[in-house]
Amino acid sequence: MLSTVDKAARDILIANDRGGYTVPTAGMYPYQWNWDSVFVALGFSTFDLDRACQELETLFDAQWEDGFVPHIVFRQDDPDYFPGPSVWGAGGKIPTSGITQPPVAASIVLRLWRATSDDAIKGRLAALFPKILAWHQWFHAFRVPKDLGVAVITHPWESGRDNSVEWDAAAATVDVSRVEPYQRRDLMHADAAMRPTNIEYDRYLAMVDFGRQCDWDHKKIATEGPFRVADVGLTMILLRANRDLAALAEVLGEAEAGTELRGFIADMIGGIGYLWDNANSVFCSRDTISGDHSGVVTNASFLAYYANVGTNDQREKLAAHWQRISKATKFMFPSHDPDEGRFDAVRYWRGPIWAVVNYMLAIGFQEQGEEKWAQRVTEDTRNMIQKFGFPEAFSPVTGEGTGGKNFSWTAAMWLAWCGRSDWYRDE
Ligand code: 9WN
Repeated sequence: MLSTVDKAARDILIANDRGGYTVPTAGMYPYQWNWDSVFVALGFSTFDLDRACQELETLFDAQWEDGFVPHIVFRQDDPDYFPGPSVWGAGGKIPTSGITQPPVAASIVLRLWRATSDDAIKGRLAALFPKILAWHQWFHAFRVPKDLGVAVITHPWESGRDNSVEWDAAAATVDVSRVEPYQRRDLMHADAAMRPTNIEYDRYLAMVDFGRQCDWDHKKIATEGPFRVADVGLTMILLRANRDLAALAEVLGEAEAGTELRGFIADMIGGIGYLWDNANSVFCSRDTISGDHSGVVTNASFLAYYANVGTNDQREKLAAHWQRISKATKFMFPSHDPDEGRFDAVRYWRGPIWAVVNYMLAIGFQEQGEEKWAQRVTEDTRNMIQKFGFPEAFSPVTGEGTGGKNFSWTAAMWLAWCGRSDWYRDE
């Protein structure tokens, strides 16, 4: 028997299905987004494995020849969203954006693989393997400089944590003087107090402009672009995804790929120290142009557990931040440190809680022996959904929804994770 919340979650995925791909929410985000779709596939897998595979397949249909997988796939032009396909001027047969997003596909495909014994489904997941591998190879060719070993983003949207305080200093140096007048569309759908500011949007547009001007030459963007920040979130997620793809290579008998992936993993383990900020005792993002650490604690700092990195000493220091933050706010885990001046409980990635990040945190904590923390983020997310439904994100102060409503990935996280008491058995 389905509970009312289970049914509501399924209904959101079904209502946001546009025929083979799912929009994050109706109206505000009318296209296919990269990491949203992958989490959505996990949600669909709880009641429709065929549809779960299809979600991943349609995303990878938009993959570029060099392995790159875009952050948005535009199958039509929709006036509800800005910047749309004509602003990006990117993609091939299917128009896309020219930047990417955190590569969660390998980890979700591995989870789906382990959970099914259906040969046809396994065959479809195996067919995704070379595509995901090509994407990881793209990251390591263009975004993980061998001498750094960490993942560099060239636009805040690539982090998935768009307006995080982590980007403030680096983005402030971006020249916005040539940005043409434009009209934001997000504010038609969400309260301005919950969204990035206009100056942040000007900078986002200036960065898109740089990419379009060089015809999305990823080498040039990675070496000369105006914004080049080593992202702690994307680094932890890619490191984890490399490990999960190596596990998949093993079961598929892909020995050569396995060796290559182990090389990627070694590079990243070697590089992770670059993101440790001694002054603030935390893993955080770091501007590769100025060399400055962001110096702030975010939910992404704790993805160290998900990536299985950090010395005992670093883990102790992270634990001290956990203790402090869990006293400063009612719900865990806020996207920004509530004791830092720029914390804002409702403004997007400057405070609100995101179910998909909590999901990855719960996995990391569970695996690394911090069961109590895993339980806390799981129960908090469950309670907020039960009380406030399926918004884009949640206020860590009141638990109420922020941003858009009826969100696909929040529904997916309920179905595959926090709505289930036995979620960790599938991991
Ligand atoms: C830009 C779709 C996406 C998420 C991101 C989230 C937000 C887009 C925007 O929405 O970003 O990519 O226009 O605000 O920050 O993580 O993938 O849900």
